[in-house]
Amino acid sequence: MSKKSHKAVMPDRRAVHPHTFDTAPSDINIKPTPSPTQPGSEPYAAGSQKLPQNDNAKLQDLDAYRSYDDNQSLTTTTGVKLADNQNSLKAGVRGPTLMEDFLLRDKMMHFDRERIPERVVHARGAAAHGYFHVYKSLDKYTKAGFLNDSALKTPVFVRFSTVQGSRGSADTARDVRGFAVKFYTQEGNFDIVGVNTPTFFIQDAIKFPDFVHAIKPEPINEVPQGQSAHDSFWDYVSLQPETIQNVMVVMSDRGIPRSYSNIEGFGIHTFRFVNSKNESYFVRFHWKPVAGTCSLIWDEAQVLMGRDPDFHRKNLWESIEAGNYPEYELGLQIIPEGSEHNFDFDILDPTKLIPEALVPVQRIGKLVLNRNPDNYFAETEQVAFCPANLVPGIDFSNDPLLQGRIFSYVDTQMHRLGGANFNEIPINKPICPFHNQQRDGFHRMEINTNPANYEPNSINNNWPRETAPKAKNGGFSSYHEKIDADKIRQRSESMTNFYSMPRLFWQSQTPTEQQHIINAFSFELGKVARPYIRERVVDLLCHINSQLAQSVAKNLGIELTSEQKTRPAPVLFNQLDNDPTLSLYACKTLPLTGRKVAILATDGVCGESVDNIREILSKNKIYSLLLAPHMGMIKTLQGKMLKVDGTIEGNPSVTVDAVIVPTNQNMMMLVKDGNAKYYLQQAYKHLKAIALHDNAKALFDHSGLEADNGTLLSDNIEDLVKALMKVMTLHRFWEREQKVMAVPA
Ligand code: HDD
Repeated sequence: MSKKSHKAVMPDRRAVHPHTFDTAPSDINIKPTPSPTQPGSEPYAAGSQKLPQNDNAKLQDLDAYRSYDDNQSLTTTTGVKLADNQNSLKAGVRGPTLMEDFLLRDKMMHFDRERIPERVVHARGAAAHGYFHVYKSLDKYTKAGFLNDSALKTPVFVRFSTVQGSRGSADTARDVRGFAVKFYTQEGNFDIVGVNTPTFFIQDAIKFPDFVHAIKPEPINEVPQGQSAHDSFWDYVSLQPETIQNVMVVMSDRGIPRSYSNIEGFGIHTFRFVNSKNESYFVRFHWKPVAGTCSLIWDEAQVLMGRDPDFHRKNLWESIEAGNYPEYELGLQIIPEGSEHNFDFDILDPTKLIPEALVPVQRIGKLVLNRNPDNYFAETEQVAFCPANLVPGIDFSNDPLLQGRIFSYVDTQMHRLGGANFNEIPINKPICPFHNQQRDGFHRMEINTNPANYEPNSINNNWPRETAPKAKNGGFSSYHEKIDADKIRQRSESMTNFYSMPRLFWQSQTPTEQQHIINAFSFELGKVARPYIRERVVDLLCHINSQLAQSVAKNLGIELTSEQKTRPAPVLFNQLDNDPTLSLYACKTLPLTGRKVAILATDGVCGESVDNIREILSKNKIYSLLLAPHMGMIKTLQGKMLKVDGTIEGNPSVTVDAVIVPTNQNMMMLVKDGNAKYYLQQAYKHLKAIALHDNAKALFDHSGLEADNGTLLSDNIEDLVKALMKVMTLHRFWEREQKVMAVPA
């Protein structure tokens, strides 16, 4: 075998010499390096093998559990070294397997139990480690230690997810995105278990199982996967008007984010802060992405579900590997106790957001995700979030949805993670000391030495003991709230206006975003088989805005009654007719860090231009991918060999943000390449910037596309790349949208 060949080395089993086979190729250069690397340029590395400076107290805590296999013998789970991992023990070489084969059983029985139940919702997700720090002490509002000390870096683990689909579903389905943050504070774990929508679908936890049954795939055939475009979901929506606000949000571009780095997060419920004087403030939590907010185009999201179903989780992973850390600022809306009734909506209602125009969001700290996990199952799958994980200084409000969540999460982890000891799983363990009299149960790890497993006790001097509440490191005490009420099953009158909030949301969108909402309702309801369900949803829309309702009705072929057409608009939400913070695109240009640009080339490309493009893009922290019809190398016009990053077919335009075609001696080779033409057509259809250098215009002309201000032409490569970046800051070239209806890509 030649030295460079990577043909698998098959051990010669006729002579058994365990542990002497070296199955690694002699050329082991293609290995992850600890330093940041451009996406796709080398194999992925486990988090602990990348970037040594990303250490924190939780990661050190996890180190005790990490195992390393290099130079180790293969063993059974009880540590017996294996001499043969290829053949089970048989009665004769062609005979039956013997029951005695404990090595086979050890391996097989563990394998047979590898799966645990997936999360009943939010099953598909991806996570990362990082840290949070507060800009300045918030001791005026809360005594929570991690919010009082700006010098403190609190370790965090954050899991993003979709809601509807199963573990193997696609990332880019139209759906809510989970945004769950676990803070490993010195006073215990605190979780903000939020999502990327500012509101939720229902007001009371007792409805959650019904809502989830309705949005999950149809019970008779488990179709469709990962999407809400089906009868049972829309049936439920049409019968529960409280859902329509959040349905509006999911039908907006927020339902198809470009990446996890580009989503906002919302704790949704009103929580309480309590300071050391025992004064209380109501608070809502917000995460504001430093990379700005933006979304995919709907067609792009659908194409990605097939071409790159892992688009979001890969992007998260690659961004961290590349050192382009996703960052979010923590924002707070604070309402002093006593001012909570100053609004014409109820702050305990999770289907209402508090407009930033009424209560500004104060940005008080930053979350940085700077390390990938080492092992998906051990960390991302086994992490257990819970809105009831509070620390002293933070407390619940009486939001009826939150109240039910306090129960549900612990209950679900007991089932999913196999018992009461799930907080002992390394990723869930606090980094501060924890001592109590809880004992035993499945998979108990702790070896408690205290002879007293009850409290109070005298045989161990009453250890561990209670701690009185105090400003720092005190015991948790619930906020003293007077409740004098009837025991009753009834919704508060203050939560019954279902249409003013979606009206405000609708009015706050740009015309482009409004059109996307119309398109989304039309698409989803177009998949609903029962006409009466479609009609009932359109009737709900008539309560919100007549242009919205009429446009959707027209697309669905529904004739509105004159009553529906003239139905008065709901009252303004707290006298507001617009809040630009609800729009993803109003008055915003986006940072370009971490964006990806494809460079299409073949043999004969101008190598100097390629070098120029790459230099300017990388100075602006934009990644470039050199794509050609084949892998390997291409020869430039100047005779230099360039390494190809991937094929044009294998890295479709939906996976990048813009395309550039440098001048090429053999441009006709690209013109004759259907994948290259399709590349431009699809990028064009998805409103991406396209830059054509010199004779690259021929490729564009042969693609049957019409030039516009988002298709850039120049003989000067520097001007061209700068113009491209300028269009990219708009995220998409929106002016093209009407025109692309005619493009078949
Ligand atoms: Fe929930 C998971 C967010 C209402 C019950 N939820 C889950 C996750 C997120 C949310 C982000 C995934 C956490 C992870 O990554 O592991 N859920 C929300 C938000 C809600 C909400 C923002 C409303 C404001 N959830 C909600 C209600 C209930 C639940 C009303 C039940 C009463 N949620 C669950 C659950 C899950 C869950 C069944 C499934 C897996 C898990 O908890 O760990 O308990």
